Amino acid sequence: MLKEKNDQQSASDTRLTDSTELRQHVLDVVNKTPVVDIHTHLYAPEFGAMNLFGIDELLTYHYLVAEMFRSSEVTPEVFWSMDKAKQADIVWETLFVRNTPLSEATRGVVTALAAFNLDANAPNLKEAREFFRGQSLESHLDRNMTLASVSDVVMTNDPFDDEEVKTWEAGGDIDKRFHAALRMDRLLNDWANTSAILRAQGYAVETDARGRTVDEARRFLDKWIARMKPLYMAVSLPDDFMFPDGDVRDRMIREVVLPVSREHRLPFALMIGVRRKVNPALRVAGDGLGRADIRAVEHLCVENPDVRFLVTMLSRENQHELCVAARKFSNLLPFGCWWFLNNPSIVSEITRERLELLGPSFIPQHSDARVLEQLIYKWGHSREVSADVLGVAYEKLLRAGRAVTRNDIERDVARMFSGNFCEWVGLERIKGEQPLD
Ligand code: HDL
Ligand code: ZN
Repeated sequence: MLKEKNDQQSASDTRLTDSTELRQHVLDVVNKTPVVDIHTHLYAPEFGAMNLFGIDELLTYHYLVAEMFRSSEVTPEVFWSMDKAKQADIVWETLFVRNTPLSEATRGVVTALAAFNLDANAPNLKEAREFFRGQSLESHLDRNMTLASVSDVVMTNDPFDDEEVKTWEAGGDIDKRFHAALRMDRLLNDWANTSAILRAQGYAVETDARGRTVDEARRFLDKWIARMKPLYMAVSLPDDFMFPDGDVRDRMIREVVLPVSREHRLPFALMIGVRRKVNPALRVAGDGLGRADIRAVEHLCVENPDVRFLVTMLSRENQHELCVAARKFSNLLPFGCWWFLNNPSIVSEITRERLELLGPSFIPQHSDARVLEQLIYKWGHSREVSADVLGVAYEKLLRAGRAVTRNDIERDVARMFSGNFCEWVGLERIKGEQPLD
């Protein structure tokens, strides 16, 4: 056993000078290294019905709903009047039977079905529904996280969501693999309505954010930080977000969020570039994107060197600027290929330019999963790209005159898949965590 271990150790220390062997090690390490999924819309089992899994949830994912409308006579008003099973039937028939599932989101469903040996060529959902109906949430959750090689999931937690608040108010621990992220879209993007909700909850806040608003908004955040123990605070921001600005959001960021970030040592995650309700008829599928102004990120970082920022931007045109900004500010950690960018052709481009400009000092991906089985395809497809991009980078390094060992590859991949994030948010990792066997 010891000899085998020593042999393994020496093999891991061997400089990999053959391209084929190098690529094999990269693929093996990328596939086996567990990831911390830093942004999802999944929930710990304790949140009950908020946990979405199974074929009907997979097929009514808003990415697929938007695509379905392009290839079907069904109108949004008719579609939204149907129950979920009927909606799923229509999506399946339209995108998987009458057409070939060539888009990233449809291919994702195929990947997820194949992971459970379900027929992706089936004419209907009978087999899939029977399979998922037979799954218990706990064991199915374990199986999905193992298949996706995801060690930890960060949720999106909205203190204004009545259903979610019920679980938090009930108290008790949640599954240790799930971590909270305190989402502040309503606080920062919809103050007119949110201030009324806060007043009804007994917080002395004003619509013009004057008076005791700042103290009371901080009291509100303190309460939810104590309850949720979030790893970071997050907000999605429109493409026209500016900082500084003369609006209430600017004041709330300056006088509430940034001081709370310092006091609780909580990073602030900015997700910039969304244009909500571009087509309201599509509901959650109706959002679009716009190119944002990187100067807002630069101003936040330069004015607050003691605050750690996580930033992802929704426009492909902002990606290079974000990399350059990250080179200027070590309190800026770029993450993920968000939403409309989570397509292999763009993930490859973004990951290559990040490696070229930042080395391994970024977070390549998050899943944004809303349905449990999406972890399998979003991480499976991402890993294909990561392995390819890293393989090319290591080969170029070899040609330049520097061979790497398997240990080097394991260190680099672990840093990008979990280390950078865990260090940023202070998430204690199991020291020396080994890739999954
Ligand atoms: O604001 C967000 O967190 C976005 O990720 C939206 O939830 C979006 O609808 C989404 O699911 N993107 O993947
Ligand atoms: Zn999201």
